[in-house]
Amino acid sequence: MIRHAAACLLALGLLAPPQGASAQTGLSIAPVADGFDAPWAIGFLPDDSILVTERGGRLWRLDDGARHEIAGLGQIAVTGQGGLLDVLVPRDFPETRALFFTYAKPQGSGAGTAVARATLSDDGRALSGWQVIWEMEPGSAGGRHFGARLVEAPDGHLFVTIGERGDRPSAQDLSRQNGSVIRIARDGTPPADNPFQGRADAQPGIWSYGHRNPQGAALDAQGRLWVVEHGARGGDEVNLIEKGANYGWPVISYGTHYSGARIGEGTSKPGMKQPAFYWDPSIAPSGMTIYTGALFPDWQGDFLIGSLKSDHIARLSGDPLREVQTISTPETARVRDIRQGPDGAIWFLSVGQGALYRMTPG
Ligand SMILES: [Ca+2]
Repeated sequence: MIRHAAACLLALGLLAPPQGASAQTGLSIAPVADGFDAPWAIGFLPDDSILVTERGGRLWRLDDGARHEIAGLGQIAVTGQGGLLDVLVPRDFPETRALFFTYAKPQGSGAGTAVARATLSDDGRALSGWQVIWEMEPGSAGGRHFGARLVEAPDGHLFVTIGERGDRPSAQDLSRQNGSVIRIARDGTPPADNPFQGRADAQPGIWSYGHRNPQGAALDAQGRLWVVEHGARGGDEVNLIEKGANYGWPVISYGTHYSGARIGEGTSKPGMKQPAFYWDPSIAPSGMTIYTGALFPDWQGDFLIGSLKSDHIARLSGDPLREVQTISTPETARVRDIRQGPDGAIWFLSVGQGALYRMTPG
């Protein structure tokens, strides 16, 4: 069906001409739809239609040859890196028609990362009942480091990644949600078994902390949560997320400030987690998927991570994780999101091309 949808979009002239097989040996990258302005996230619906968010505050559904804008979003602060960000199609969507979104919510004179739930109409044209179920504490001006990747845990709870909003010490301050991974129930409340529940000095939604700007997150086949985050210069990280753990920012880092100045206390400290992998030089990682499909049998368990800076997709493999491939083609210009589709293909959004692509062997 998805192949069919792509063919129809081509037939209707919604797409740029196919660029054919990529220069990268053994891979075929086909355009699915283009003309997007700062696309941020992909969501697959069970009827094989596809959602695409644009940071500027528009939501699209690509459906068997047609493109519809979906109405009914709440008020969104489009500022710097903020705007409409991730979309999550939960496993119970066929029964509930519920979708979850992260976005920058206006908060007084500033904006903060928020999670909203809304219901998609049966015809897929509109959202109703936009409801903010969670938002970070208000008061942050500036447009940096919203984080905002949204993952449904195996138990149905939601993980939300939150950047430190450019306020470095806040990532170590448990009384603030900046620089953390948040875990909430479907109604936005923090579950009773969250690690800092009951502490007067801590936000109960925090699951892990000491993060700088985590923009990618994914579960592996065992249901473990992994996060990829923008570090300082030479310090982008992949982290395996553990309950209550401190990932060190800004006390420890493999990077340096962009001024060249040293960060914090060095690269390690007792009580602070080491990354599973880090990039030096930085790649500005964004979306991430951990591959479990059948189309790429050699890529089982591999991490595919989009780079916003180096115009490639990084493939990481093994334990310990190593970077084994960089996929660099004209289509991989500023990759914001990357997902394994229901068809086992790798789907990704290029900000540079304003396009959605589907990558297969071939
Ligand atoms: Ca770290």
